Amino acid sequence: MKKIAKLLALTIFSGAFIISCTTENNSSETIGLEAQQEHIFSGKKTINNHTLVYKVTAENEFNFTATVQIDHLELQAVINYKNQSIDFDGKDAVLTLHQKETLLDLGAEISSYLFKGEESTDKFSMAEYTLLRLLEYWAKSPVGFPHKKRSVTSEVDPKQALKSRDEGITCIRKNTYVTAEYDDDRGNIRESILVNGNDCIGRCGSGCGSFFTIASAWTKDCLDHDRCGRVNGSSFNPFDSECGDEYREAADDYLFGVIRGCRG
Ligand SMILES: [Ca+2]
Ligand SMILES: [Ca+2]
Repeated sequence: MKKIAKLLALTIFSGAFIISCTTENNSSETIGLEAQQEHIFSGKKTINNHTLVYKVTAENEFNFTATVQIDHLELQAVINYKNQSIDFDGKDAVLTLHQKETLLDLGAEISSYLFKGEESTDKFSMAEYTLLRLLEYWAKSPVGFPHKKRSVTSEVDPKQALKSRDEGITCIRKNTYVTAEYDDDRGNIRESILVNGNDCIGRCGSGCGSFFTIASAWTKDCLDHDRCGRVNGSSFNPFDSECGDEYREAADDYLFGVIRGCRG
């Protein structure tokens, strides 16, 4: 709870950092920015011939609603940072590889807009943080993964079978060996992996996130998902049938891992 308060305190601090949106600002045009205030971050941009509309609104200090439209598809997530729950609704959207790459490109553009110059990467609003985390998460969805309506809480359910176990959010440390556990068409796999040993394995995000300079988490579910993807997917893009369960289990880690103190 102390960590939540600390992260949320950043949102108050960042009020001084927020720059009001003006059309004269060339930088804001690169992300098609329409609104940037404490309670809203939104814009519209065409990247790689894909039309993108993004909007995050805060109902209060804990509750955020994020919507990202890409072409005719719409992904939505309602986040509660107090209960640490997420309600996803993607209306069964299935993203193409090109659309997923474009979500990462949008995240990269927003990231470089937010953290240009000397400004600290710790100075972000929760609305901005929420959008960047979700863009990376949605961009990592496996091939053929349907973005269904589902609710996520980060509680551990001890009744779940080992092969598909959501470990809630368990922090892991960089440069230590941790056993990755996942299942694919070979059955249940357990492998000892050096965290951050190869291309930032174990980070909740895409590779090393050189352009996603925002804080990100290092967790067990993200390690399981990363390892499954690298073994089963060329260019880190596995099929839903192999790594979809590991992907679903990493959702809370992506959104709440930093708040839980899993910064590696
Ligand atoms: Ca999890
Ligand atoms: Ca699996």
